[in-house]
Amino acid sequence: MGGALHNLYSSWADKIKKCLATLEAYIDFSEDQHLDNTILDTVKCSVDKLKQEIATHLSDKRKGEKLRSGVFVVLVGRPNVGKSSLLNNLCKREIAIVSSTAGTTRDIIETSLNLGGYLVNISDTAGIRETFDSVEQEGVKRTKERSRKADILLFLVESKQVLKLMDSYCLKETDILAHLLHVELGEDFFNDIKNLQNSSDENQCLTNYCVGMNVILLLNKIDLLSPEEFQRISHLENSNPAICAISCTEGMGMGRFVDHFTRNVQEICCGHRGEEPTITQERHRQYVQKCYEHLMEFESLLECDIAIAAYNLRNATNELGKITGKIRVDDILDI
Ligand SMILES: Nc1nc2c(ncn2[C@@H]2O[C@H](COP(=O)(O)OP(=O)(O)OP(=O)(O)O)[C@@H](O)[C@H]2O)c(=O)[nH]1
Ligand SMILES: [Mg+2]
Repeated sequence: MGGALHNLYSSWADKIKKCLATLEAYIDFSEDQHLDNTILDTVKCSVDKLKQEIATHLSDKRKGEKLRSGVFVVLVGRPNVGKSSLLNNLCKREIAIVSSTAGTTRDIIETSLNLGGYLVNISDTAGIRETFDSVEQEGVKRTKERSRKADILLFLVESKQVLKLMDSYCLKETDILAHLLHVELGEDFFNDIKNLQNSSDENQCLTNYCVGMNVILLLNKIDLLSPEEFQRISHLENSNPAICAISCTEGMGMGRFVDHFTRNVQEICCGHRGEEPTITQERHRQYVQKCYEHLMEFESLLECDIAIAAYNLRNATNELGKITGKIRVDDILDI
């Protein structure tokens, strides 16, 4: 655990111990010395403030854990669009078999790579299509399951195919993403993504989903385009930051894509500079969560049973102590 995190948890534990010491003094002396009730209000107020701080800390989208265990990225798209070629390009070695036969990758291929200093766990998947082949069907099922767990989806489409679709359906640039996800990945997948957003406007929510850095749409094989087609694809690319035009075999557009991809990974791991330190281990999250629950219990019990409320404060510090290594709640008597 980093020093900043250790200091943060120690400072929380100190605050709780102070509240506990005050509360125990109140319990011991209030009857004889008619202590003022404002003491209780002060403790309540401090605990409430701390509780809010902990809640913010817990709602960190698991950034620290992502930093530690890696961001989960999945390559999806129809067969033959170049998913395995992109995996090999990113990893700079021939991990997946590439061939012009559609349906080459049938199972998930996983590997890790270092992207600008961040650990990325990337999965190449079987191309999504309707098929009667039972092995391929299983592959497509696995692709969809894996994609639902992704932090970032790299969604590949052939650029020529995109232009064809735009022409045949007279699609506007703003509608292309929704249409592609719908047509290329199928209704059920489309609905899953839609449900991740609580919006009734389909196209709008999908655009947000992509700009919200969860999907990067990759228009691949731009090396095969005529100059006019290339211009149209470039225009499309400029219309949405989540769209990147690339050629994984020729390397065109890869710099811009990798920069965008790296920024997304960085955002998932660290957020913006100057943010509070984030939880880096699941085990720590559980202790902080329990600490929070004890503080909630404290609040609900304070009015009816001060002694049990105090017991919850004691348990709250103990949970933090399990992380910082200081479980000596008896220190309280020294405060
Ligand atoms: N010209 C050109 N060909 C490409 C590009 N990317 C991939 N290819 C070719 O497209 C074919 C399919 O590539 P793969 O990487 O195997 O495609 P895939 O999406 O993994 O296909 P499946 O595993 O069947 O789902 C191969 O012949 C690649 O060489 C590209 O940018 N330009
Ligand atoms: Mg493949």
